[in-house]
Amino acid sequence: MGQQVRDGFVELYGTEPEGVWSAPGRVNLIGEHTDYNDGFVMPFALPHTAVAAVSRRTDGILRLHSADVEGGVVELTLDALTPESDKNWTAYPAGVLWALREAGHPVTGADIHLSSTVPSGAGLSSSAALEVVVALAVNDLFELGLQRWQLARLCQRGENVYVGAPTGIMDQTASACCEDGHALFLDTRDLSQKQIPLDLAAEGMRLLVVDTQVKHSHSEGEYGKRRAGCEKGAALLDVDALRDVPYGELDAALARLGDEEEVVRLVRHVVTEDERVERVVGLLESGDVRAIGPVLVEGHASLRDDFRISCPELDLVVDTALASGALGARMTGGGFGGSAIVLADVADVNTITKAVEEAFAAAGFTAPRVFEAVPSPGARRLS
Ligand code: GAF
Repeated sequence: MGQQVRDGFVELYGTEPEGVWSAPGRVNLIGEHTDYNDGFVMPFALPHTAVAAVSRRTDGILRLHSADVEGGVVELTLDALTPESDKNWTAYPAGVLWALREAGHPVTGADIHLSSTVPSGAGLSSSAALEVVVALAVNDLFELGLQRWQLARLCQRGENVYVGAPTGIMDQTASACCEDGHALFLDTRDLSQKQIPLDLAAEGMRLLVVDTQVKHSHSEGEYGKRRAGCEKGAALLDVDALRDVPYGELDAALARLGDEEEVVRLVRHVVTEDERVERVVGLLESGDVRAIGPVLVEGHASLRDDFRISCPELDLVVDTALASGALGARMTGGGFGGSAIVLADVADVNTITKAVEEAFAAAGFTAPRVFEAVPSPGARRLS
């Protein structure tokens, strides 16, 4: 896709771009809604990427164009960028330049042409891919010298403040820092990382992503409500973040919350989910990949019953896949739609896929999109 995006840039702006970069979407293996609680996550990069051809400008103008969206070039003045003023896709790349400049980096403008194969609204981080590809390009072109984790933090700031979506740090870090063939075990408190080799094919297994086609958006209220509920839990328990509630002391902590029924559920999800991430890391490191299946299923139950962010389509994927021989399955990403993941033996993949498709048709749901996810490279310069 790099050449196509380069050609698109030339056609639009009449000159060659200074370079072309790509940044992937991600799928999260385990560790959901833990990132804004300073907890653990384990995403890996998808082969689906956002690709950007970019050149510098010196006149304070940002020109943006996407091959995937109807409409012409959008021209913005950097000095005039105002948080929460843009409800279009352009808010994501513009938010990155806003955040870089707010942090004092000398970014004087850019011409950008983008195209992405990351499905949007599918819980696979299409927005983070857009942000990270722009951040990496600008970092290289303006020689800012920022490290990957710093770029991820700035992208998150753009999304939180400029776009106005209260998301955590997982997606941007995944897009910026994942490595080919590995899942990323990330401590979202200090962004310390460990690359965990993940070669499911060598074990005779596959990880499927089932995009339910139910679209979601994080700037809508439910994500923020869960986040606020978790922060209330931390305050009531007198800790900085729910990450600080030890798994072994969970029952005592929940007892302290008394009749705060909703907060009890949220806290229980976050504390048990952190423990599940650590368990999955242990299993992968000891070579027992198959044994992560039941942990994924526990994670889904916790998101459905305690965090209450699943939906009938996601539950149907998980239930049907498990009934058709999957080793594990769970919703992935922010919830309220988007995608589920299914871990299966190669021999069962076709049966499971067919069963899920048939179950969706029988329920009158839009047909899901099913594809295999293989841990792929993180953000990089293509040319
Ligand atoms: C979305 C957010 F952007 C992430 O920060 C994370 O909270 C995730 O939902 C849930 O784990 O992808």
